[in-house]
This record gives sequence, structure tokens and C-alpha cells, in this order.
Amino acid sequence: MSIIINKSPDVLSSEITPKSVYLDRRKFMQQSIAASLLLSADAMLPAWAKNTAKWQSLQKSPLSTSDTVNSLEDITSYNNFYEFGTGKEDPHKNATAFNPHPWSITVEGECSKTGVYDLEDFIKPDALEERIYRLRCVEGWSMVIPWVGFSLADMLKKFEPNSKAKYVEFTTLLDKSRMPGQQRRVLHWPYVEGLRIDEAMNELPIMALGLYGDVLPNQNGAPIRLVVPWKYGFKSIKSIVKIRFSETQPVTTWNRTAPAEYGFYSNVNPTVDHPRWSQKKERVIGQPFWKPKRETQMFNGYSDQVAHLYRGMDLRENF
Ligand SMILES: Nc1nc2c(c(=O)[nH]1)N[C@H]1C(S)=C(S)[C@@H](COP(=O)(O)O)O[C@H]1N2
Ligand SMILES: [Mo]
Repeated sequence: MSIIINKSPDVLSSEITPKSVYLDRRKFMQQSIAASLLLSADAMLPAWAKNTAKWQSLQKSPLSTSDTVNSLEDITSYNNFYEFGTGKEDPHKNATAFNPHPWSITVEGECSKTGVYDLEDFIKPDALEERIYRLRCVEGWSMVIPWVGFSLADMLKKFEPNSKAKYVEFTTLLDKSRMPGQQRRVLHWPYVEGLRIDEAMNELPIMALGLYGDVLPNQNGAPIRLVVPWKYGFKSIKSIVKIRFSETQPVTTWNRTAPAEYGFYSNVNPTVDHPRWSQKKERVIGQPFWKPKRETQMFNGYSDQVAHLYRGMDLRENF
């Protein structure tokens, strides 16, 4: 197992962060969540999001990194979410009015349990855990986020994919009125991402419903987003409304937009540079400017869990 994996599931983010700071953040979160709910009187929180107080005592996954977590402020004010603008501060400003409830996910393609599911239909609060993962953006920065979520593989298995299901495609909500960034044609909307089925069935990817012990802030992909810790951040698609099992490789947004720059795999790989910049190092958000950059690790530190998925593949060609 790689050195960034903490094997003792005993430290919760609430202990890493001084209690008073953590509680302040919770207060801030609750206020901002309360404020966003005020905007729509009929906003009904689904069962899984009620009483998230208990999320603070969730079991911490042993797959978590022991690296220092970023502050809630960093995690919620420096974002990439083009549906709410292309600037790093735009999602924080422009996503406050977004109401992610009620929410459903359409399941299509090569599986026996296709249909439209309400989030509650398949989310069991017991399956929730805290997973602390580093998010490494292709642009060359990273941060460490205490997610609340559940195993993607466990969720996908419930839809009973068949033998033709070679890939899984994920799609973000398309709604220009609720996602103002979609009024500009900076990307092909809706945002689409995909994984090979064996990648999706690996133990690492999670569907996140929250972070820092509370529901996901809108700018981080409320109410549900993917987190794939060994791939560049853009694979971790936000605000998912559709999951499709397919026989052929999905056409993903960034790959379609700039195929020479963003491959389908997009594994974190310090030995393969982006055509316009090096991927050897990363700026850790929240660290003082004088601190040296961090060395980017192969597969973001998860070689032991995922290197076998790419055995025999040329990762320079399949970038
Ligand atoms: N739908 C959607 N998902 C998205 C993006 C986006 O623009 N739209 N940006 C991606 C990129 S480039 C990154 S780095 C991460 C950022 O996640 P965070 O803002 O929660 O840190 O989300 C990814 N998921
Ligand atoms: Mo990114």
C-alpha cells in the first residue's frame, strides 16, 4: 500500500481541524444551506440529507489519505464548475440560488434495472462514510477534501450491468435557467464523463453527497457527484442526473473539446506532461506561497490499488 494511505481509521476530520474552527465552519455551512433553502419555500430535503449532524461521526474509510485537509473556505471558494462560470470564484458566487432538491437520476443502457431513480431510492445512510481524498486538478493544483459518500461500485451493482457494459457514462444536469454558465457555449453541454467498467468497479471511486460532515455545497456538485481520486479533477463530474452503461467508450466533454490535451483516461501521471505545461508538480491550495510545490505522485498515490488496471497499456498514448 502506498505511503499516503492512512491505515488506521481512527482520526476524523473533526479531530484534524481544531474543534472550534470546525464548529465555526459547520455554522457557516448551516447558515449558507439555510439561506439557499429560503430561496425556495418548497425545497424539501430528502431523507438522507436530514439531520446530517450524525455525518460528523461517520466511520472514516481506511482508504483515506492522512494528508492535512484543506479548510472549508478553500474547498468551497476555489472551484471548477463551468456550469456556474469559468473563474475559480464564480461557482461560489453563482451557485447560491441553485436548489438541488428534489433530484433524480436516470439509469440507462446495458443493465437490467434501468429507470428513473429518486436519490433516496438507492442511498442507504448506513453505507455513508468519510473518505479523505486529494483532488489533483489537471491545471496543476491540488487540495485534500473530507468527502462524505459511498462506494460507486456498490451503487452500480444494484443496477445489474450486463456483459455488454464495458463503460459507464455520467451526465450533469442540463438547465440553462438554473445553471447560468450553460448560457455560454464554453463547453459542449451537458458535461459528460466516463470510466471503463473495471475502473468504475474499483474500490476507490465514490459518489459524494457531502463534505466536512455536511451536505455538498452547490459549488462542489450538489446533490451528488463522482470522486475518482487517481484521475485529474475533471473526471470527477458534478451534479449527476444520468448514468448510462455502454459497450463503446463514452464521448466525454473535455476529450471532445480538446482531444490533444485531455484524454479519456486522464490518470494523474507526473511522467506525461500536458501539451502546454508540466505535470511533475502541483501547487497545494491553502499553503503559503513560499512553500515549495508538491511532487505529483503516480496515480495520485494510488498505484497499489489501480496500476493493474492499465497493465500492458501505453499510458503516453492512453493519456
Ligand atoms: N459538471 C461539472 N463537473 C466538474 C467540472 C465542471 O466544470 N462541471 N469541473 C471539474 C474539474 S476541472 C475539477 S478540478 C473538479 C473540481 O471539484 P471541486 O470544485 O469540488 O474542488 O470538478 C470537476 N467536475
Ligand atoms: Mo480541474
